[in-house]
Amino acid sequence: MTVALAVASLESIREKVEANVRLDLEDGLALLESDDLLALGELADLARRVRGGTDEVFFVQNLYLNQTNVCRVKCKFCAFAATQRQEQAYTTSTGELVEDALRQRERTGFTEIHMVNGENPHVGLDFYVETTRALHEAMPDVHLKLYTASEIHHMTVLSGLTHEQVLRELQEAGLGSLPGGGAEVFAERVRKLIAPGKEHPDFWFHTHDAAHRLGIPTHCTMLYGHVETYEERVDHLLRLREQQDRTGGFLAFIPLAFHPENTVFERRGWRHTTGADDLKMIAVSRLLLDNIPNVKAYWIMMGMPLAAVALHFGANDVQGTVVREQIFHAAGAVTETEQKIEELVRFVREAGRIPVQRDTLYNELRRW
Ligand code: V47
Repeated sequence: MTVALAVASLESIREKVEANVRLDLEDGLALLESDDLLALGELADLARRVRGGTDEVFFVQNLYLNQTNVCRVKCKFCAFAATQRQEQAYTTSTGELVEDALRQRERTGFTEIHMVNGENPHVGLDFYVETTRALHEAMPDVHLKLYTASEIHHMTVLSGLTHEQVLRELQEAGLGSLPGGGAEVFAERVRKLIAPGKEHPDFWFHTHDAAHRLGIPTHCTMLYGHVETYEERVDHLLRLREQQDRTGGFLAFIPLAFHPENTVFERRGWRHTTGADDLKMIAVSRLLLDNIPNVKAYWIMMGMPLAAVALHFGANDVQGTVVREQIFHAAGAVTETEQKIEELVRFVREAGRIPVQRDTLYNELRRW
């Protein structure tokens, strides 16, 4: 009986997808509850194509930086953050950070810097603005994708300025876009369990809303695979879709699979998400987020072999070459921290797709 119902609803979802009709909460739940993985992949790929997607798969050459791991919030899912007193705590000076980035630039020629940090209570807004300006002046042609909405909110607390004012100062200093972190799961029940010290999710939306209105594009994420229900996953995606209807500034969605190592969840017996759940999340994200053009299969999290399969489940981007990732590796990721372009290209081609190197704003730089 359950199987018959699930099949019936996948059939009705297919009809909606073919007619390019928006899916709703019930559709999202039926998709997540289905174990017909291949049908989900096929539906998501169909949705991608119906909405104008092609065989192109994008990647960006980027450098990951984390200037400080000192953090006032003790999120239970995080293995990266430290308090100032802990041995592993660090805060890199702006000068050192820029020198390091310039050294890496000689080696890899990246076009984007992606930087997220802890919410360090021992610095001021000037620390962030000066860093942005120094990076921009040293590498004016590199796109700066810096600071999650949580960090922007933290800067408003440090400075007493509004979110708009903080974003404007950073934009004037050279900020190009915001990464999507800090979203976690918007449902308050989940937030209380995994990140009780974090700001209310309304601030995440307020920050992205303000950024979009200032012409700063952003990314969006969801951290899945811990205590959230399917309903809370769908609710999260639908809230993102509503925001995109309002302001249209999300470039891409990145589902982030929870890595439990070195977190309290590891001690409670939590395990890594399975490949089946990862593929399901990619497919459901593509199907529900009909107004966000790009869905990333983040290889640093899922590994390149599964990311290549995800290209048949609705993903059209594998993120980047990513030199030196720390947040997922602190929590047990065993992937390399850097993927050579030739390897990315090989995986994408073997998946039957066309690798296209892009800049942050999805302009084509090179077709491989
Ligand atoms: O908000 C932290 C996640 C985010 C863990 O915009 C974890 O392209 C899994 O913003 N297991 C920060 N996830 C990183 C971030 C990001 C990452 C990749 C791409 C983009 C993008 C942005 O990392 C946090 C949280 O959701 N995170 N710890 C963990 N143990």
